[in-house]
Amino acid sequence: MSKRMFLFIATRETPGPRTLMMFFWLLTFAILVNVANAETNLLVNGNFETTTYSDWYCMGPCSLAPSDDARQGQHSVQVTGRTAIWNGLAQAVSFSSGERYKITAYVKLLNTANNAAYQTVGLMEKCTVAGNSVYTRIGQTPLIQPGDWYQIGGVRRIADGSSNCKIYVQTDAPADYLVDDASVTHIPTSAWAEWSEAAEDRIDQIRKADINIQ
Ligand SMILES: [Ca+2]
Repeated sequence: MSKRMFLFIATRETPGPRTLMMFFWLLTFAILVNVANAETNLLVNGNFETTTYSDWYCMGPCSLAPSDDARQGQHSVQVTGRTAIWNGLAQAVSFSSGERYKITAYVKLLNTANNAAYQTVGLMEKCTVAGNSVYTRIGQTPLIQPGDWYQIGGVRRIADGSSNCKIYVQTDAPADYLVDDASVTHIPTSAWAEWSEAAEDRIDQIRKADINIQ
């Protein structure tokens, strides 16, 4: 996907700052997926194959139940009974402040709320910083329709001084959904530094390249 996006950018648009920033983050995600894949998943039962949920819980009102509709393996988890956008599947994660993590999950909507054709689904982080609850959107995916699996999430640097962190899945209206194949993986500082240098060189090459404007 990132390669196709790169070709589109290179042939269709003058690479202004916004385009370059979009490319920068696409490249970040694509490369860091490979880096982080070698790391341990910090989530417990991220594939929901264990159908009793000792580590997963509901942020606010909701119900969790096993589903045989799986993206990977035999089971996913079904999340129903939500009454607000922030209600949903959650798990506490032992992040290290200042470190970067790839945080992703696959979501399938079972319906939409408020008669909407689509929903925006977000992967959220809640941490305590200086005694206050801080809510951060790790990533959100718009225009999700019921019936298909979508990957949500992103790459996140945990703020200094963070503690008591958890992640949770929300939608822009309280629809029912499935989740499978969720993971949180640490991105080593050395890998991030190597990637940053390579990306800056690559972006500089693109900036200087001939652009075919249509
Ligand atoms: Ca599974």
